[in-house]
Amino acid sequence: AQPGHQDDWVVEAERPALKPPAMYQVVMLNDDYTPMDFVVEVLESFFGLDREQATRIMLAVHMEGRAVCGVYSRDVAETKAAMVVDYAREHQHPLLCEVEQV
Ligand code: TYC
Repeated sequence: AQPGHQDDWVVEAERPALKPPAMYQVVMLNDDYTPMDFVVEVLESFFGLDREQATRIMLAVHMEGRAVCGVYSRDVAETKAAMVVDYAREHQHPLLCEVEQV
């Protein structure tokens, strides 16, 4: 029902009290220039991955063009993606991340 309609309270009562927040995945994109070591370091430091997981994701991006680095609430996903891109630019690498709703 729309706000202001008389049956609002019935609809509100049937709604779950807490709806889980929408989740967003940070997707890393391949390019021809960013060094593999740099990507692994980024995956370790920004996404809390160990060396083995980071290497696996880096290689997936390299081979397939893109891979998911992690899934977060919207704010966290946007912040991580922006931090990765800023960090890459500071080091003159063209590395890119995207955020998409799961
Ligand atoms: N394709 C890059 C290279 O050959 C490595 C790379 C991997 C770059 C993952 C970006 O997200 C990336 N040096």
